[in-house]
Amino acid sequence: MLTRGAFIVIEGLDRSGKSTQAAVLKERLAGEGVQVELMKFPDRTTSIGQMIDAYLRSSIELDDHVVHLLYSANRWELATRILDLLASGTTVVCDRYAFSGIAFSASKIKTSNRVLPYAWCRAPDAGLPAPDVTLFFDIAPSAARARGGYGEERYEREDMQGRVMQAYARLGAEMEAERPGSWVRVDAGQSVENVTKEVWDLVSPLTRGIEGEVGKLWVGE
Ligand code: DGP
Repeated sequence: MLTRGAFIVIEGLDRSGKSTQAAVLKERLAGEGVQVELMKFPDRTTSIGQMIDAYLRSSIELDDHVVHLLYSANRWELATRILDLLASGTTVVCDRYAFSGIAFSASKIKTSNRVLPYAWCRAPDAGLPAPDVTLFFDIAPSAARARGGYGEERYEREDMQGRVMQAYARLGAEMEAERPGSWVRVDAGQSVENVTKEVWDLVSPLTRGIEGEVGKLWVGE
């Protein structure tokens, strides 16, 4: 049977170490001779991504619904590329994906009310390629903040990150109910070296090639 590349997503709070570990993982896989591509969402290089970037840096204001749909559109505009890479046997390591979309958007509040309902946030991402595994980098919002750098972009506030954490817990439980083994917690509070080792132990068995089609997110409900 033909095998395809693995689709590996890393999710978690801001400052949980996702980007560092995604880059290390990519290098290690490449060093082991695995064909691998690193992707990141939002991908700020596309025209849609540039609007998201301007919004995150607060240089433009956009309605919350519009921003949410732009993030989703940014994933959809790259979905075919993900599928093509996987079909060609390339492993895709992705720093953030649809789970960030839902967790961050559904956590926005105005005058203590949620702005966007969870189900509304999830709908536009239904049908996107489903990761074979999502590594959830688990770290307390206070520990993430202590790493420094919070405060430069829109969502980097501890109360927001606390709500984001709760949304991730819901997403993780739903993913595990639908596809057991597809959402794996990584203790992101450990040293960089230990996180690297844990990630490697989880990911390396997948990169020998996966049998079967790429799944689709949230289409069976
Ligand atoms: P990053 O480039 O990984 O630092 O992400 C930028 C910020 O955008 C971060 O605070 C998380 C947030 N974010 C990432 N993806 C989405 C998304 O799809 N929707 C929303 N609302 N926020 C997102």
